[in-house]
Amino acid sequence: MRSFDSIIISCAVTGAIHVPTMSPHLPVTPKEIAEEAIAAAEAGASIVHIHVRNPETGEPVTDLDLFREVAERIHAESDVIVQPTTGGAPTMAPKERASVVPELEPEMASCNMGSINFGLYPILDKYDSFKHDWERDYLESTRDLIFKNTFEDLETLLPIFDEHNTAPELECYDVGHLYNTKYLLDQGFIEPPIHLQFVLGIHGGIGTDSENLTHMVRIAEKLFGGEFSFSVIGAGKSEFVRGIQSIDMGGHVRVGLEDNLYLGPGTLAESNAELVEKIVSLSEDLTNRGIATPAETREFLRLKGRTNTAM
Ligand code: KMH
Ligand code: ZN
Repeated sequence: MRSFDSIIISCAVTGAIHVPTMSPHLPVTPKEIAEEAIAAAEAGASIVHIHVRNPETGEPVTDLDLFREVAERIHAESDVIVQPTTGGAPTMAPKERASVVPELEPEMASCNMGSINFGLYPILDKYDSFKHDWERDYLESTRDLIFKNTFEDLETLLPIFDEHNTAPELECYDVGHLYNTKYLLDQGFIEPPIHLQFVLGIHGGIGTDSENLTHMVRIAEKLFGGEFSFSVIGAGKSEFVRGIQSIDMGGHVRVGLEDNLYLGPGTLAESNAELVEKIVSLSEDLTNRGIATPAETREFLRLKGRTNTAM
């Protein structure tokens, strides 16, 4: 594993998993998303992971003008790394999700390394009514929905990342996705060193047990030796415990309202910055690693930096 004393904190500001009914604090408009991202960066995030939503309804969309507006607003105030999603929502087709890469040429974007039945429908059991009409159908549709990232999709998308010098953050939802990554690395679709994001706790992917993180790191070591770094998303209430485990193992961490809406049991986080502040404070108390600045993260991940006005 590549060693880096500092911790790379990513903040996933809004995502496409949670629906507006679940929290009044979920940012929806480009202005809200950008303000949340800037505050998260001030709290210690060196990467902000960005999805966009329909400003009126909060529905996940891939509108490039919205991505552009969010990025411009963030860049006007912050040098944080803006990492758009190419995962979009599980209901969207891979090419549509990835259009942000050729259009806005970000320095980094997420890239999902395998297909899963991305099941959001258990959320339905927790709410009697929904704020917007689309929410119930959206969640229900995931019962029988494959979030499609086939080898053909990846063999099409990864060359687009390469062409635009956009570093892929490799999202792995299960151990098999590490083997997919190894295959694509060996075939020349990905250049080492690689940055993995282990996603624990999506219904349809690997669970949030500590042993799973240990195992994924161990398998990554076997497959990639000294040529990888990793970060962890612990979905829901596992966000902080898996984050601290990752930091303790020499990895990095992602927090944010995309992955977890709660600051603690029964207490909604009122902002993304609160979640970043909490992981910073826990890591200060429990570990002896510092927090990476955007410049340090760019250097460690060998990012191209910002090369155009949009991203
Ligand atoms: N939604 C998360 C579980 C992406 O946007 O490309 C993982 C993610 C993927 O953030
Ligand atoms: Zn995402």
